[in-house]
Amino acid sequence: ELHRQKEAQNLRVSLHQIKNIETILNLVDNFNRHLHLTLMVDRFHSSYQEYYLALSQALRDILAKNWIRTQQFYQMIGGKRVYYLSLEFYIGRYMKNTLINLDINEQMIQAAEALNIKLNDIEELEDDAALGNGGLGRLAACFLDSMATLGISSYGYGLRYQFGIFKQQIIDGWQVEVPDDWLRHSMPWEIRRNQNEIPIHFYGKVIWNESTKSYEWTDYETVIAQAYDYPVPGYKNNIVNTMRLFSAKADCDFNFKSFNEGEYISAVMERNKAERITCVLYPNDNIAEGRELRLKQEYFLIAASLHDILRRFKGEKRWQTTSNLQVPGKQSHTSIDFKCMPEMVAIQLNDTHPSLAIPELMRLLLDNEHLSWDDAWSITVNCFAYTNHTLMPEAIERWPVQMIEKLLPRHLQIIYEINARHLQNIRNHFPSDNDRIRRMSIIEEGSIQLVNMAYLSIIGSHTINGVAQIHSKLLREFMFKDFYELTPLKFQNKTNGITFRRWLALCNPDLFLLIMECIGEDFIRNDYQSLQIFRQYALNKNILLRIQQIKMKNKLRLAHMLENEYNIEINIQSIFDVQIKRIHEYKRALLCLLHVITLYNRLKKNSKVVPRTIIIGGKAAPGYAVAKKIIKLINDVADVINNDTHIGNQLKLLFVKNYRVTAAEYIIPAADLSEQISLAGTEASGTGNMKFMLNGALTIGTLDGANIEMLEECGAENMYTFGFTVEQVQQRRQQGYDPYESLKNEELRLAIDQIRDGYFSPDDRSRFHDIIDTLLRDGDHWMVLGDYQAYINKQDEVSRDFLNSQLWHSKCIHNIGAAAKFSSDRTIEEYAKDIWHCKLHKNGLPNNIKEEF
Ligand code: GL9
Repeated sequence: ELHRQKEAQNLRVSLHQIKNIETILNLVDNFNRHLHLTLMVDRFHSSYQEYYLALSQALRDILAKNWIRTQQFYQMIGGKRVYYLSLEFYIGRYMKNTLINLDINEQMIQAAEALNIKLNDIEELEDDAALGNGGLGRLAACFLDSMATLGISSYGYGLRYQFGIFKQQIIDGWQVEVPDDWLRHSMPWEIRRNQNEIPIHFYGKVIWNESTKSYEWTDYETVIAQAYDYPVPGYKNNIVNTMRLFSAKADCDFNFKSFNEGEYISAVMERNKAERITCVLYPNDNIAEGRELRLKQEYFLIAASLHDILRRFKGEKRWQTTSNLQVPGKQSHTSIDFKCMPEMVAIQLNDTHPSLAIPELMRLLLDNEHLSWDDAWSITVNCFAYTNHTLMPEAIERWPVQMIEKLLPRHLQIIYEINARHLQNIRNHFPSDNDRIRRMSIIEEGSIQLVNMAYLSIIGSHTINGVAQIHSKLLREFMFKDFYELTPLKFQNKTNGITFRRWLALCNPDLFLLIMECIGEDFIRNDYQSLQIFRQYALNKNILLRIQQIKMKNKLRLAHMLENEYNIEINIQSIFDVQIKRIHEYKRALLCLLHVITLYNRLKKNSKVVPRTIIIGGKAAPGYAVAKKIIKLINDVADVINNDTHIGNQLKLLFVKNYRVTAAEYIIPAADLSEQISLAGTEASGTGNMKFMLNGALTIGTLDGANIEMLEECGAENMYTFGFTVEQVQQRRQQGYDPYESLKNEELRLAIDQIRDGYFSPDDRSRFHDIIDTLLRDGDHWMVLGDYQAYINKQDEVSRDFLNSQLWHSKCIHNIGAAAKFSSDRTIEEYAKDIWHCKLHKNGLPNNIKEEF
């Protein structure tokens, strides 16, 4: 009773002057109700974990009505629907994002105060939904946010992995992978759709059915796809879209019919095998995984998705007769015209991972709907579009013909037929150019036959796009040159973007408020372009000062977190110099490290150095030995530097463990300098680069990926670019690039010698010989040494500029304003206009659908 009185009192005090009192009272009420009725615990003896669940449920209640209304709205307008198929959705946390997009963060803070609980502590309990590896998966998540905010009738389709990307522990400087058991507590943001159980087939054989005159897939094994829906709220627009993730379930019917009583126990145990399909996300970044289980995952996703898409297409309003509309649930349809499918359905393939959807749709149209090949093919091509995300040859998926034949016999037949017709088409265009025909075949001949999934995707789509201008150009000129020459109009560019909601409003509220104060709030929702106006404040003394204060506050917060976690002292006046991304040789964390060692050696020689704190973070694929060794090297170097009393707080190096979406939300707003230093021509776009820019960090970067467009937007005086261009890289490769030449530089030679001779690894002096071998003996494929001098020179310029705080922060303001282009709202508007040809509903959902539409 006392508690309650105190609460009521708190409530009265804190509700003073609050405009949205109802929402607050509602939140308080619903929180208590869920604690009581859903979780069945005593308010005063419950844990923060239970608070988290009750609060999430309370927020879900708020979403429910608009979630349903949004789906009704899409059904009613009967427009084109967009399906984003992806093996990865790297969402991160849900709770704060929901609060921001529903615009009830303020009320929630008040409600939490009234309830006497620490909202922040609750938020910190939430695991990331980490169903992605890096950029490609996070892009999919940003796109969902933008599609909901722009009011596109759209769906994300993916897999509900029981284990997301592994958690990274660092033990003795080495990466150790720990399973990410993100579903171990109940998952409040998902809702299981029991009516949506879809049978998915594998293995078996194909027979010709004389009576239906079609091929039939028989003797298959069946696994059930169970749908789980996750809400995707748009920003302040009442829209709630759906991300639907499928989970594999054993087909009990089948098992139990075919097993006799004696085998009951083992039949039940067999369930495990089927359910393994969605057990775990493959942790590879930019490397294709060749295992059968991965192929099963890919087919499982697209078969379930297409089943759903076709079911929804068949249920569209336009097929229902008037009499039928009056009898809900009645199935009599006017005949469905599949030729209309491309008017109603756009399917975006996020890389080739879901590209089996192309032969699968062909199979459904041919074998189930009995369409002719030409009709089925025209429908298929006009529904699909394919985004390529990489220039790494090792990332291109090539499945052994034999593996597909065994797992998906009918699909292999269809792929052969697609290829035969495709090769005939090339022959018609380029008679007797046999080499071209061989190069362009979907089936690659070699010691084993392989199906090139990129070629299949290009042929089976009406549009293919790269993710930054330079990347799209390189696709046209090199990787897919032959295909570009055959169908130039299919090729487009869609430069990546990031959602300003999560990557500014959520992670950097102070900066968000300041920008809003200056230019209003349009840029965050329906006018990303207006962020440009912020550049006008680059010389405004007051704004400069406040930008500086906000950065300092963010740096302090991060410093506290790091000091607690790593037992290290951080100089918050130092340059916070950050490289966070997956560890991959082409991204060149080693180059960053060579700079750190150079600064260290200068300090040892008593040269003056502008203080720096270098923060590096990222996961290595568990099977990527060199990447794991790079992590160990960073940690070994950090040990030496950070424990050198001679160095003090002039230089610190920190490897942050378990880098992920949530870590990015803390680190990026605190960064002064963003490291985007991949070898030119290797990073398709990058999206981290954009997040730093938006949060007022300056970029040191190569002319690679989206860096080039960032430079275009903010001007050379506001960005630190260096290094070989794509052309220079090509030139050097042709002329014979020699890494040893770079060793003429004394500082570089010293750093290389130290790594090689065990200066940083006295316990095992030859530990890093293999890394040195990649840089020297094996030819330094990523030209780390070749770019060293230019990089160091630029870093010296950075240090000089940082000392001039006015100059530095006015550059920051330019960068923030120039980030306008990199809103994923811009990217999605371009996809909608140039690829999907679908409608936007930028004003969101009206309060009363029926009246207003
Ligand atoms: C990537 C590219 O490497 C990035 O440059 C690009 O920004 C993103 C999004 O388009 O796609 N391609 C790719 O395979 N990954 C990317 O990040 N890696 C993963 O995330 C698995």
